[in-house]
Amino acid sequence: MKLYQSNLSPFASRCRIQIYAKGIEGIDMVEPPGGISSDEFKRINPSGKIPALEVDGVVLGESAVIGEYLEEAFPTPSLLPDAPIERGIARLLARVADLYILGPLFIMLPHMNPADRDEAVVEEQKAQLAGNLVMLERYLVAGGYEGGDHAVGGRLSFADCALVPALFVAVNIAPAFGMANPLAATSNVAHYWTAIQKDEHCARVLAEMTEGLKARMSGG
Ligand SMILES: N[C@@H](CCC(=O)N[C@@H](CS)C(=O)NCC(=O)O)C(=O)O
Repeated sequence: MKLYQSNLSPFASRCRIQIYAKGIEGIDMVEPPGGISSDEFKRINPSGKIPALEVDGVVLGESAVIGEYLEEAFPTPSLLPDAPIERGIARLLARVADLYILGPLFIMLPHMNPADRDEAVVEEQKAQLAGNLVMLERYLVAGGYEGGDHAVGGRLSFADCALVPALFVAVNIAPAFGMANPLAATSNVAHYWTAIQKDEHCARVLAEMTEGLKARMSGG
């Protein structure tokens, strides 16, 4: 198998947490040939996006789909909680991370440079992000989070795999837009963010994302 990915991509990082937690050996981790969105890479993954997982010549796109595939192909250890309702919560929290946390952040990203920033777009997305973090806080608590080390079910799950990279992007990128501590108004999310970093697989991927961010900041 081959995973087209980059260390900084939160969507690819979600897959790497799963791969490490499941102890899946022998996946080639490669940067997309020609770069993301290139014609060359679109011949491999038509969306041009990472991650993409090649399995016996067939390419799966979309991190959530890759995650479901990995869960079915490598069921042990399971990254789904035991109870069906907890599985629903894990999938819900992962979707919140993708759509409502990374969504506004990815719209803000092209406006990093204050010199040519569209302030109206940035302000709108900052407000969205702040509101969506409160939404995440409420879903987390309603899902039974009581200050533990994992989001749901008492062990690593789909929820953590998606939330950890999304929160990494939030805490590292939002300050450049004047949100010094984006988790300040959401104490449960803030507590979770500190606690989940003790998980060895999350910590490994966070270290890789940090390296990726350093390389990006120094022009890599
Ligand atoms: N919904 C996709 C999003 C993937 C995505 O947006 N990846 C970014 C890199 S972090 C990308 O490849 N962007 C290139 C583009 O949007 O053309 C998933 O979950 O895999």
